[in-house]
Amino acid sequence: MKKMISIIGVPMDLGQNRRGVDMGPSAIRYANLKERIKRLGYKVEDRGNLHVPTAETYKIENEKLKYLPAVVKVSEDICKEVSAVVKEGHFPIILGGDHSIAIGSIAGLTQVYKKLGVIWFDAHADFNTAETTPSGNIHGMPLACSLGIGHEDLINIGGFSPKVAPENVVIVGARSVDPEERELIKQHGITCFTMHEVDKMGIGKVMEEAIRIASEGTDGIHLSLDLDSIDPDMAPGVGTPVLGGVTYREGHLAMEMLYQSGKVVSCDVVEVNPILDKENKTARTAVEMVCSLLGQSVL
Ligand code: 4U7
Ligand code: MN
Ligand code: MN
Ligand code: MN
Repeated sequence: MKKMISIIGVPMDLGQNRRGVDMGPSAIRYANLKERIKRLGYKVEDRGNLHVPTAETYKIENEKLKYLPAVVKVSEDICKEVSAVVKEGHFPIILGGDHSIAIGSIAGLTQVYKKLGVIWFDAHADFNTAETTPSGNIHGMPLACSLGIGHEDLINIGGFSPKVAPENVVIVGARSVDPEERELIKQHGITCFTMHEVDKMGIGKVMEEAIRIASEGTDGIHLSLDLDSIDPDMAPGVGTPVLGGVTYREGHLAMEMLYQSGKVVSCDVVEVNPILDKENKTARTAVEMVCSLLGQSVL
């Protein structure tokens, strides 16, 4: 029996400083996400959007952790919604919004999946803290937070920390990592397949390894899909595009292998910014990736 899919929108843009990423959930829905998933034989519910306060109604208090109180509040709401959906036995797809939403989604998932593997598909490592961040933007911190590294309020969403263990976390597609962030990743022993490894080993071998690491001893794998992992030619509508990304076909192969593993229990789809996009191309790419993750091209 296929799990029911629950779509949860989070129009979050407080984790970074470009306007428009709050329209990500609308853009992905407009690209026909629900219908496309239905066609794959799943039952789908769209639970609508969670409330996110507007940036203009907030004053930045901490330049190293911009909009911290608001991000904490929304993360708690995401945590509750995601854990409710998982308790019903559903597969949540959380639509961002910027990548700070993953703090809440991983908090929610780990209320149920006590040992969760995470595959962080991203051009960045999102492993900064208030001490290392060059921007003060929380969307550059969610992976560190999930490992219990970062501001107390961010790491304790859902009531406990750490959420995931370093031996079950894998970054894939990285090509823009800050110097101090890099040290933190090494220090904590996180496996990171950068674009160098993708080029050298091929995405097939990289994903084989990534799935093995995220599966070993875990109750399931969470895919956190930042669309800036994909090359800007197929995903131009993101806040921080970086040249030399995962190609469209490599992206599909990665998603198909995750499907075949049978281990994936949830995913985030983040950083789609329709204001910076070309005719909703990035949202359409996102929907194609999700369809491959759900088995579209595997017979
Ligand atoms: B995304 C950055 F400095 N590392 O921390 C930072 F380069 O969720 C970018 O992956 C973070 O899009 C990108 O601000 C966060 C920067
Ligand atoms: Mn149900
Ligand atoms: Mn990211
Ligand atoms: Mn990124």
